[in-house]
Amino acid sequence: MSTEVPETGEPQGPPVRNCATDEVHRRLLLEVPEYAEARAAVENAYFYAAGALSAGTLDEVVGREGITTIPVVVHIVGNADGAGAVTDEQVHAQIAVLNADYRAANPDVTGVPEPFRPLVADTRIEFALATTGPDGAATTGIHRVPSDVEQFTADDDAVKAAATGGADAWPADRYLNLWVCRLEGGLLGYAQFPGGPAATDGVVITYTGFGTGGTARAPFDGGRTATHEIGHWLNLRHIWGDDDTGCSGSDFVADTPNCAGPNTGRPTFPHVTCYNGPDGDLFMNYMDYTDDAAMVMFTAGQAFRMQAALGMARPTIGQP
Ligand SMILES: [Ca+2]
Ligand SMILES: [Ca+2]
Ligand SMILES: [Zn+2]
Repeated sequence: MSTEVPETGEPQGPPVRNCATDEVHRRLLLEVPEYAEARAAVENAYFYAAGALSAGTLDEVVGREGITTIPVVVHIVGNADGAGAVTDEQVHAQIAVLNADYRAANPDVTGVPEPFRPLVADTRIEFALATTGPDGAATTGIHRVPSDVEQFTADDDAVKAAATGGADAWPADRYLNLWVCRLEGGLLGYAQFPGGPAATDGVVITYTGFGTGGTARAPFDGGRTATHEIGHWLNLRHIWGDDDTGCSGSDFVADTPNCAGPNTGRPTFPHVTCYNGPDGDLFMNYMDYTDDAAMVMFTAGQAFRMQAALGMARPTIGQP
């Protein structure tokens, strides 16, 4: 699988979802000495809270009350024949998709099969383009950076530094950094889990999988790659447990059924794996690998895990 650039110069996206978040996680475990300990602290806090919640003894707010609005800066890295062609309208459309998806206000949530409907959750998280930059000056929240780097990779995070042809992160304790560029190898995007280095904290999305309209290409032209990747940024794992196709992995969320490997394309309900019948895999969840048109929901357990990440691992994001 590769990102072909046809002779017309028209962008062409990958046919199947591919996310490098777990690969980046494993790279950081090797490269950054403090990362493993920071990740353990994030997970220990979550497991404590989740355990107390299920035991009915949770007497503190581990996430946020009400709605949290996360300030977003979109770094568009590339020239006019690549990510530079991403339009402002495409960026605004992306933010609108995020706000619908994270509030369970997306019209296609009605497609959730009946047995799974009680799981659908409003995460109480919203997104807004930043209006004030790190220097205090007014900003549109859209940061355009021409670059002669044709394609970026998750292997070195080059898109996240001006010195390597990308754009430096804005302070990660105040902003969600979202880089848009051309990713190589059919990669749609990747995120960094809470607990990683601030300079590389955020989400990267390829320009054919970003927003709606403009350079977005089917079947990833519905803005759901950002919904999925920001889920990782808020500590969600892939719904199949990142164990290839085994039944022993976990996403550490109780209400998502255990399942084998990723579902791709647009599956037919039910798809039973790992003794999870009769209802089977929750393939219509944003943290699976299905097409944009087939992923439509987060669960209450995932919303709790994201709120826990906001409250305990990203305490200053979206706060006055
Ligand atoms: Ca689960
Ligand atoms: Ca599995
Ligand atoms: Zn992913």
